Amino acid sequence: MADIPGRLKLILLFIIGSMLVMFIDGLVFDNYNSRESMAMMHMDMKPVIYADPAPPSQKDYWEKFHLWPTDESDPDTPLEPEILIENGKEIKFYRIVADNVLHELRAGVKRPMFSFNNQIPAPTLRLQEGDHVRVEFYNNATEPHTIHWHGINNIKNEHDGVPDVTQEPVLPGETFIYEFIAEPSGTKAYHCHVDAPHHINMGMFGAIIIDPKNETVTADREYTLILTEFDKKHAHVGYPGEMMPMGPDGPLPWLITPGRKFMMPFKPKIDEFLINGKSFPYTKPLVVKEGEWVRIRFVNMGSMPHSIHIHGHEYKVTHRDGFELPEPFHTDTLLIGSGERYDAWFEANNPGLWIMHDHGGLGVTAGGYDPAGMLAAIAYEGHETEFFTQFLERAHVYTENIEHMDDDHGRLTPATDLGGHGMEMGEGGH
Ligand SMILES: [Cu+2]
Repeated sequence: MADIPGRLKLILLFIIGSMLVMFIDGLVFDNYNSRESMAMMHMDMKPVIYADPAPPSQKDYWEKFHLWPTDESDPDTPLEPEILIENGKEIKFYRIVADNVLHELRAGVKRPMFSFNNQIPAPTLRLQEGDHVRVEFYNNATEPHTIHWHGINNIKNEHDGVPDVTQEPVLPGETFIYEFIAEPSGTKAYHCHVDAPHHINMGMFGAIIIDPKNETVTADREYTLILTEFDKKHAHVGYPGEMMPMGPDGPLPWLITPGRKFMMPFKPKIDEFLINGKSFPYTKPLVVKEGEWVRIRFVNMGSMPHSIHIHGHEYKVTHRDGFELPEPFHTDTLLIGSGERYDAWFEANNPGLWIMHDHGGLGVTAGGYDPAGMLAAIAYEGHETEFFTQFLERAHVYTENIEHMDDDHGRLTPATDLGGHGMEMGEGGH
């Protein structure tokens, strides 16, 4: 039939066209988390030897993981309050300052982020049930912020921290005083409630631990693990004093009219999954000794559920959202909804180098390489594997190179650009 060559032409045109589209897509769009483009990247990369900081030995890693660049934030080290006496009553007084900060997700991969007290996660507040707490909150950053006390119920409505519902957003340069009674007891949290999913993921989250008046159970060790996600590709903050709207597509006006503020919600494209603000292997290892009972306080401050599986052990779950369960239950995979907290214990009875991690899809344990993301090592003292030593070195070189790739393509805010500005807030400091 005479029309066959015409169809053949169409088919050929279609094939060539498809290949062209795939080629352009590969060049232009963010495919570097896929295995194919990872392979392309490796071909492009020249071997680079990074002398400083040297990849640590595993021994150093367990004992001094802070050798790897971090911003000194550890939710297991609580912030100490000032004690005020008013009318014969004791008040635990905290100063919390919102600031932009340059945060390192892993070696060499830094992003301008939001913080409380320049820490991601924010400092842990460790309280006794019934404590009277006062927080002086000062906004030294470039965006409006508030603090919501997540799980604290003995609090007046006007201190709940919801912008445009219980208070005006706290603008840069402004102060707001929060007060509450530390009740009920258990694992709680605090976070900014302005464009909440975005500002939390940008770094404004921390743990509150309220010890009950009559503690019935004690642990040999305790770890607080806060789960979040992050949009690495679109993270940016304004310069000091500049009222910068947030959004992936440029400066959308959140100042609708001069007199009236209105937040433009941000739709993130999540590409990092973090425990205490870090991606594996830069997450803090849970160092344990054989025979110990270890209490983990999981706090999911992310905007999606996370299913945390432990290898070689089982959890004994005693509390949800800080409330003691009528009966503890045993499980090895714990689904933690957004905003939920679980107290999960395990008995260190199986020596080795184990992991715990989110078992979900969507690249939760990848970040250009694998394993990465929402994963932490459980390291019995004295146990090492040569695989892991080699992996640490590869991960280090890889993350440094990711940053080079990003700079080359101009897709990301280069770490060096906003560094100084993000950290130094200039006038009006506190
Ligand atoms: Cu905020």
